[in-house]
Amino acid sequence: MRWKLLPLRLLSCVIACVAGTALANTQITVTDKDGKPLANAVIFLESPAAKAAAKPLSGVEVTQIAKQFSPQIAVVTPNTSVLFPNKDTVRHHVYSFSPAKKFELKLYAGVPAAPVVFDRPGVAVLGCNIHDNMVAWVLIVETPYFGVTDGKGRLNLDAPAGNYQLKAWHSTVLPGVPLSEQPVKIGPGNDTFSVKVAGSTA
Ligand SMILES: [Cu+2]
Repeated sequence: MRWKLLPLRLLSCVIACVAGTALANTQITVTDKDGKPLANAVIFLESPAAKAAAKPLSGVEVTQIAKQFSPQIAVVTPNTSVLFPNKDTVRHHVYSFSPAKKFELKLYAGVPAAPVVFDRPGVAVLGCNIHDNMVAWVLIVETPYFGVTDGKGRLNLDAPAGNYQLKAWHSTVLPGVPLSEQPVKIGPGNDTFSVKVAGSTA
């Protein structure tokens, strides 16, 4: 068998198994409080081992283009540096007043010289002083095992087998409201979970 014919998932499993960490694949379906599929929900798996495995991510950017943030939702681990390049011809003034990270990038064009370091867990809501309709979120999670749901409210997560606290966030849940969470036992093997995000709307 030629290596390039191996499905990517199998290949990553082979690599993980050789490295000694068997990853279990978990399929998660997320719905809102009314049971409708919830797109752009963030799911993450917390545990002491996950916290220890969470290293700062590299190369994370939240671009401003066509007077919008892209991506609108960024999930990072603590101490990740995020760059905010402006690809518009107009200047932006990006800020967050959130307790998780307060910062301000005063009116700028191009790429700011310094990234913003998100140093503690939480949710930072970003805005632009010039364009009131611009909004984005940076979630800082103490785990490498996270994902964002697709248009049908689904996501696949690969994580080592074990016990976790599964937490869910969606932008329609108001700041300060505790995140939906539930204990889950992952793997070995494939699992499916359904998650309902309290207070959210699709
Ligand atoms: Cu702006």
